[in-house]
Amino acid sequence: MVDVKALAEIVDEAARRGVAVAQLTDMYPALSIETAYAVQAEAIGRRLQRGERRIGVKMGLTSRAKMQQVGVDEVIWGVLTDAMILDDGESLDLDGMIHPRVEPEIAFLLKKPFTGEASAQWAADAVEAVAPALEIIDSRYQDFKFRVADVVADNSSAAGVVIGPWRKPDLDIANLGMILSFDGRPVQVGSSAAILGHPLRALLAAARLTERYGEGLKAGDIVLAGASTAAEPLRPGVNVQLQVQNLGLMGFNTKERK
Ligand code: OOG
Ligand code: MG
Repeated sequence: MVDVKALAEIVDEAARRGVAVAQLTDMYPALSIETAYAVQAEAIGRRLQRGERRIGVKMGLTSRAKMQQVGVDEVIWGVLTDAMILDDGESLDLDGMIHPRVEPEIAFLLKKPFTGEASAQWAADAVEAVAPALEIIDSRYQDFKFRVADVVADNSSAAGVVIGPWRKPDLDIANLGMILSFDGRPVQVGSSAAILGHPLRALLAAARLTERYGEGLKAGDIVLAGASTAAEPLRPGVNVQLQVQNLGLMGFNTKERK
């Protein structure tokens, strides 16, 4: 029998203290996806009890580049809370993180609740705004290594999110160039087309998977579509920028080492 509460405490404490832990599947090789999402929900419950507020969801492993980087080829999701938000242009303190990485994303803001099997038209109609976004991920597992059940239990490595300027979804987002730069030098270059062929497909996957393993998507939710390229390791004292074609430029700094 898997003790869901005990596993949630392990991943939540690892995140809170910034100390890596062994993969849960070392102890429970048969840990199922269903149980992993139950652990995730329990760990999010601990955050909510500490006063954090759910603000949406993040999709993960929606591009081949990401799947190949972590060796897991299943689309996953996690919960975003207000404590993870960093303002555009703000400074991020890497102290307290284990091995943070950053990745280029597209964010959706929903104006309608939205669950289960929906049409692409329904998904498009549910979108209030789109924005360029940077996700900060930090696996709580040693060496950033995990199997699918581990990463799901660990809230899909969610650690932070910076959202750029929102705009009306009246432009074609199927194939937008995306450039992630460190101190002005491109480190990852990709296209929004790498996200399941079209970022709206990530929104459809979010509706389907969050209904299957959670509460679905709500009006007002932010949904991150998943990175279009591999993630880039973060270090102190760097200026991180994302330029998304037609969506604009945004970014943040990492604090210098103390
Ligand atoms: C899992 C989270 C993946 C994305 O955008 O693909 C993710 C990980 O890479 O640790 O957030
Ligand atoms: Mg991501």
